[in-house]
Amino acid sequence: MKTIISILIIAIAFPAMSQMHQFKELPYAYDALEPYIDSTTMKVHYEKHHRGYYNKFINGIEKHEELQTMEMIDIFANISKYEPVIRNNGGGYWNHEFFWESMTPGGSEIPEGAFKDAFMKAFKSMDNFKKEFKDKALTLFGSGWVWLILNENKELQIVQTANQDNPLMDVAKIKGIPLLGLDVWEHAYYLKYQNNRGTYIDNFFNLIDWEKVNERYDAAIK
Ligand code: MN3
Repeated sequence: MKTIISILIIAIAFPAMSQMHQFKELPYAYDALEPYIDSTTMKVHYEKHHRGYYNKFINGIEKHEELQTMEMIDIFANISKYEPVIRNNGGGYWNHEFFWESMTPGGSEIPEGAFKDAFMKAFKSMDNFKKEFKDKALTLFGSGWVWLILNENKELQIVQTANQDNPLMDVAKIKGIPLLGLDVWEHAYYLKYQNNRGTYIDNFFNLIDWEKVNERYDAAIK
């Protein structure tokens, strides 16, 4: 009871805490993904780029009251109705949070179960998956993202999106539920890797939190 009263008091005293769109804390320290992602890149990427998208998104929805209490997934489903500032910064805000949570220090293994079975059916082996994912990331021209999604036929598929778009958006060429995402904007790797996007991608494979991807799959397949 005491806890409930405390929560109520906090919610009344700090209404901002109950807002739908929050800028979440990074799930690990800036240097936690070293040596694959260096702490300077992590800090600038999170504090400047990610927060910049978030702030601009919050400003952008000021005149759209309905978006202030809407889940991002529902905003993305009708993103073409809104001006580009919502699409670009809403995407930038959500995609980065999703990206941080796709990684964990040291990575993790795919647990036995439905996701692993679907993964092996789609890609035959982890090496094949890496090859295809890397190829999609290398051939993405300009700035964008590469995703592993559960597509509308409930199949696993690797897709690209440009800029800060994602496969949840009604404008996406191939739509689906994202399970894993990689930021291939230069700002994600340039400080450490310069123009060497391939090594950045290879090193990303050491950080993937497959347990998290597995969790997302279980939620998406229902
Ligand atoms: Mn980025």
